[in-house]
This record gives sequence, structure tokens and C-alpha cells, in this order.
Amino acid sequence: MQPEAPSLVLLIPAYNEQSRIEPVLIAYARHFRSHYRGKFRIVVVLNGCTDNTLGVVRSAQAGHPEIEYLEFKGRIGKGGALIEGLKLAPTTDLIGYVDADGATAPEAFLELVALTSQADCVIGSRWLPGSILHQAQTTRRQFASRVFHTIVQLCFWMNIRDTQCGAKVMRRAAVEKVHSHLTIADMAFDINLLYVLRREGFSILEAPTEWTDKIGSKVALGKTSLTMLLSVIRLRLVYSPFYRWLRPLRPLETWLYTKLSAPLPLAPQEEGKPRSAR
Ligand SMILES: Nc1nc2c(ncn2[C@@H]2O[C@H](COP(=O)(O)OP(=O)(O)O)[C@@H](O)[C@H]2O)c(=O)[nH]1
Ligand SMILES: [Mg+2]
Repeated sequence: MQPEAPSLVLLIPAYNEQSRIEPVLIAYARHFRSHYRGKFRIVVVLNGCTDNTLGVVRSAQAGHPEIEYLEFKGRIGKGGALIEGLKLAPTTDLIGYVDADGATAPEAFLELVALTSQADCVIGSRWLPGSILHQAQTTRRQFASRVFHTIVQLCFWMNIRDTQCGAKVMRRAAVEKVHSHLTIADMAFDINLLYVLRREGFSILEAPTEWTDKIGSKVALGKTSLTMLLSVIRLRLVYSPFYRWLRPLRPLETWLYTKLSAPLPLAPQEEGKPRSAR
């Protein structure tokens, strides 16, 4: 008999995804049911949806017991939703996430999962030899993403080609160790995650993947880019010797995030205290 595979929780952050998420949930549930030998749960993490995403997720649950959801009323952002979802790490061996639009097909995600025998964190990459990219992004969006990549490299020297691919999977111990250091609630969350994993000495394997850009992106390029830039600078300062001198600038930071209609970073968790938003 073949040995049982590690248990796996797949998080899917979802904001107003009523028209994109249903086939994705069903495809993942079916594919993993027939191709994955361990326990498998999909946990959709919704927040602040103003459409019927919740109704769509509930109807997809019929006949697919692997589909669950968590709902948060506030606009906690994609990063905030993943920070909440990653609290499930103690209940599973592996925990990962993909986008709700099906940019990463179940087959491609399963390939990343198989690589967790080699590293604490496996991330899909659209920019390595061997990756297959069905690109539909506008030239402006591609340009913004390359500029962002350069800034991230100059700030953190992680030498990761694609920090922003929405498909990542980690071992439980790594997530448990770094969770209290996850604070960035917007789309720059991935940088926060990768940087603290590296700082704590966990291995990150970047693997070529297949990615299909989907229409219906939730990204408003101008505001999202500025927010991500702000978050990257903030993260760099948090992990610099100067951070405690910058306390007086906190109200400015809050003002900037508010102006950008972006979710505020969380306060790092203090030993023995419950986590709270600032
Ligand atoms: N929970 C939650 N998910 C979000 C939020 N913003 C974006 N997402 C999800 O993040 C994923 C990536 O968003 P998408 O619009 O596909 O980004 P793009 O493909 O990079 O343009 C999708 O699953 C979205 O539903 C948010 O504020 N909250
Ligand atoms: Mg997308």
C-alpha cells in the first residue's frame, strides 16, 4: 500500500469573486480528490465582499466536502485574509494558497506541493526557465511589476525571480514560526512572508510553474502599486536599526494607507497578547 501523503490546507483569498471562483473550487476539489493521497481541505477566505461570492462558495460546497470558508466583514485585504487563513497551520502538515481566478491550475499547484519534500516553502515562478506563462497583462502592468521586482531586490537581496506569483505552499513548522511577524495586509504580503521565512533560516524553493492571466483582475494599478511600494519601504524600515526612531512618523503612515484606501498593516504580535490591528 502507498503511504499517506501529508495533510494539506489550500487557502483561496477572495474578494468579489462571484463570477470567477466556482469552477476553480470545483476543479481543485475534484483534482485533489482523485490525485492527492493525503487529507485535503480548501478554505476560501472572504472579506468585505459586496457581491454574492459567499453564495457561490456555499453552492459549490454541495457534493464537495473539501470546500470550507472563513468570512471577515472588514476590508482586511488579500494579505490580511491570508494572515487569518495561515492561523490554520497547526491543523495541517502543509498549507498554501492560490488565487481565486484559477491562474494556477490544480495540476500546477500539485506539482509545487510535491516539491515540499525538498524545502520548507515552495513558490511558483513565472520567470524561471521551464515556466509557462499565458500572459494577458497590459504592458503598463508588466512594466510596473518589473519595477516593483527591482525595488524588492534592491531592498532585500532575496534573489527570488518572482515573489508575486499567487501560488505558494509551506510546511507547518515554518508558518508557525513566522506567523507573528506577518503584518502586511495588502498585495505586498508575499514579500513579508518570504523575507521573514529567510530571516528565520527556512529554505525557499522557487520552481517553474504554469500561469494563466485571467480577466477580471481586482488590482487597480495606480493605488495598488503605491500601496505595495509603501509596504515594501515600511518592511525594510521595520527590519532596520532605525525603526524605533521612526515612531513619530506612525500617524503619517496611517494617513498614507488610509488615503490609498489600503488595509493598514497589523501590529506585530507580542508574546502572550492577542493580535490586534493598529
Ligand atoms: N480576501 C481578499 N482577497 C483579495 C483581496 N484583493 C484581492 N484578493 C484576491 O487576491 C487574488 C489575486 O487577485 P487578482 O485580482 O486575481 O490579482 P491579479 O491577477 O494579480 O491581477 C484573488 O483571489 C482575489 O480575489 C482582498 O481585499 N481580500
Ligand atoms: Mg488574477
